[in-house]
Amino acid sequence: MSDKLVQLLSRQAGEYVSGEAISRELEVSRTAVWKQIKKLESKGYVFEAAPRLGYRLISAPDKLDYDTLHTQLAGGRYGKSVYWYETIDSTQNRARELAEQGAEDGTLVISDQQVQGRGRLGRSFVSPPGKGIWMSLILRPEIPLPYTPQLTLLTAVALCRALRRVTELEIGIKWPNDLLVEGRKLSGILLESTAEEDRLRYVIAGIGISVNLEADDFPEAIRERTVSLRMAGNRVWSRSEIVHTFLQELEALMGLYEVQGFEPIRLLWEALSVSLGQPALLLTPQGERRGTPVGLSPQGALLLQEADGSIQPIYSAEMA
Ligand code: BT5
Repeated sequence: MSDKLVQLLSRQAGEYVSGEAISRELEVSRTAVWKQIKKLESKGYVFEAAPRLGYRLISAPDKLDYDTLHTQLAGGRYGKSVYWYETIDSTQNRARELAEQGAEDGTLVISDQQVQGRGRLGRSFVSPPGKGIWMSLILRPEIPLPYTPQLTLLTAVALCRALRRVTELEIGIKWPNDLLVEGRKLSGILLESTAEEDRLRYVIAGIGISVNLEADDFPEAIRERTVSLRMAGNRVWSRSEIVHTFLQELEALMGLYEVQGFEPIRLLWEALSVSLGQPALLLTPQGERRGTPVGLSPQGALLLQEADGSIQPIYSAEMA
């Protein structure tokens, strides 16, 4: 019945349809109509209800389903095979299973909701239904194992360029794997790789983007440091358009990387970074380091200028 109700109100796009007319057409009581409206609202539909006039459909939720993705992504290097889920523990786990079963380079695993979305170091990643992009991409690049961290930087550049292209918001990269807007976190990247005898077997690039979340969707403990594209841009964005644009950017940058190496990616990363030139505290496995990040090394390490003026490469750390 909710499908019929949406169809009926979509047919009269933007116009009010009285509760009486709806109940007549769908052959149900007016209370049943009201209940369906509430149910649809909980799924992201927005209606306007006016006394005497009835109901008007203002907007439908953004759809991110298999058919839309499959059609949109056909023909690209990434997303040729799509595994779509309505809900899942974590797309990283599913992608790993598929990679172990031999899934090809470019296989995309995406879910409307994750119940155990994860970040780095056992942190959790909030992934509510209907509002975000929670996806993992299987990559099988032929690169030496020590270059693997370059892929995190490359993915961040592709994602940043894609989100800027779609939304025109001032989005920047915080080293090593966060995208920020207005100084708050919008998106995170988690690269998990599997190697065998010094050879990279595959990489699972996990990407979480808070597209249409509202402030209430973030737990209070992280509300002040997180944001969504919807909150920053004041409108709902199409998730499938973002996925599509990101995969196109990734394909272009990976092509560049394969031919010209890391140098062009390094320059693009530096231009989009919000971490350079800002004094920072880094928590490295060897302890705390203070300094000012001044760029990336040719291999992709963060170059930190310390108080004595020396420049040290940092390969892995948390930026406080
Ligand atoms: C990351 O970790 O930022 C990597 C996140 C990767 C998530 C994707 S979603 C698809 C795939 N499947 C998964 O299970 N994971 C990947 P980290 O740097 O550790 O940052 C985690 C921190 O980000 C949390 O402690 C929060 O402060 C913040 N955070 C959590 N949920 C968020 C959200 N939805 N949007 C923005 N920030 C969030």
